[in-house]
Amino acid sequence: MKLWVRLVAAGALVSLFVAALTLSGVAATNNVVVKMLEFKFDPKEIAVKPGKVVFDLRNTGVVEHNFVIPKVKVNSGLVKPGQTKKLEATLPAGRYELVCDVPGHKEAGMVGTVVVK
Ligand SMILES: [Cu+2]
Repeated sequence: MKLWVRLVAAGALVSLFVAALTLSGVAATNNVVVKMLEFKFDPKEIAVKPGKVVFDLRNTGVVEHNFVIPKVKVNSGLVKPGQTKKLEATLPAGRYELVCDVPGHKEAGMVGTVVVK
């Protein structure tokens, strides 16, 4: 009887351990800081792993910018100067063109690449 109780307790511990591992896996989400300013993304080439990605966008410039990946229809919407915005996306492996589609910004060089591998 006592052995049986111990086995159940051990099983519960194993379950807790697995739950903790699962939770730490969630915490290991691809999180990348991207600065937006006139007229560029910093870094210009952003490397992430496939799956769920959180782009931590920071507008360090003086006009509004956005973060758009046309191929997968990811669009942050406008981010005001001095503001930050978290943008979640699920990306398969590949290379994606990144642009700021505020009129004139792409033409001024506000482009980049998101490399997922
Ligand atoms: Cu811009």
